[in-house]
Amino acid sequence: MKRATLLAVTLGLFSFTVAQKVATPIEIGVAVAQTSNVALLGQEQVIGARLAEKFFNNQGGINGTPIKLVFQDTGGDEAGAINAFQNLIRDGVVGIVGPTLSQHAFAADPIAERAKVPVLGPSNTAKGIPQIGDFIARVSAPVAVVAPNAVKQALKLDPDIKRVAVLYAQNDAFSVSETGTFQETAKAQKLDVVTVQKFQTTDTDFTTQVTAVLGAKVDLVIISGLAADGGNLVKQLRQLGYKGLIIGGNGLNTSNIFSVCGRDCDGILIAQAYSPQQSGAINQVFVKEYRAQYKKDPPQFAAQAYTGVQVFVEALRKIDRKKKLNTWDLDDLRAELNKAILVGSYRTPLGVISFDKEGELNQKEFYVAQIKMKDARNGSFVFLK
Ligand code: VAL
Repeated sequence: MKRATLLAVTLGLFSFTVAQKVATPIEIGVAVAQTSNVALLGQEQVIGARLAEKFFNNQGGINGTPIKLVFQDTGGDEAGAINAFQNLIRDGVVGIVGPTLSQHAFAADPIAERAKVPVLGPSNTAKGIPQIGDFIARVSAPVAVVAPNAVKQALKLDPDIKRVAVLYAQNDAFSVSETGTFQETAKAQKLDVVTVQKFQTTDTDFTTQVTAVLGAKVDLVIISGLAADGGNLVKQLRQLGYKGLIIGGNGLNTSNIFSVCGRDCDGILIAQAYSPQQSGAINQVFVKEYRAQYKKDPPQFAAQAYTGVQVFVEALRKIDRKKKLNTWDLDDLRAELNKAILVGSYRTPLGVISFDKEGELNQKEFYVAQIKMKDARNGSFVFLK
């Protein structure tokens, strides 16, 4: 027997080791935020992952063997994410889709890296995620390729924009990374970044920042934060009288902000790594299923989580064709799976994707949407590009 996951079992004076086998059905871990404010994003990921589980199992799973998603709630902090990863690894999943936030990925991914368990980040867009380790890849395009699209779109809508205010959550790794990209893009587009304001993702009162923005007389506000804080910031900007365009970053990319900023969400521009209009066959199936259940178009976070599950499934099918999954030792399978993920190319709801050798995503299609509110609670993302 090859050396596999070695579980040291100690019985009195005797100690021996057992190789951990691959479970049937094939278990894939999903560690995203199902509670806390981060669940405003994580809820959509749970839905996307579940739709993928159903779709691929209907197709026969891994060449006849079903998959089973094992969910672990990360909650809203690093400790929760680490705990979720540890539980999934111990329980023997072949790989993990997660966590929701880059802030959590920088804490939890090293645990998977040390255990040699492949991770697909479904939404981690900060710079440096795939570089955490050999077992870490992502299906979420990084801020550097996503965020600039929103600034370019804002300039198309209003070529006279000159003065820009930038705000970001300084306690969140993704927000810090994204604001860097936004500020570089603004300068490259010859815009003047006249004020940079910081806040915390836990803040609810933004009077200080909004007062500074209003005083700076800007034509564009760019926000990098998460859903609850970002939504509140937009609301307070509007209530205190800001009339210009607002760009929201990836952390505001959910209809769950509608209940936070209500009518004041209207007009926010947000870059998208997914469009329901993407023409690939699998996306059309995904959109149809999603609409049937939720009576609206699927959002980016659901599509990316779906894609994470899909990549695991397709890589596992390839391995299984050469050597049945239930004949592998778990450690060996995890290592083989990591290799298979990186060499493949996948037709997903995000379009055709692949990875570079570090695990960074290659994706071609990006979009920008603008929020259109119908009333205080209902609205939609209108795709502009
Ligand atoms: N993309 C962000 C991150 O990497 C959030 C919005 C999920 O943390």
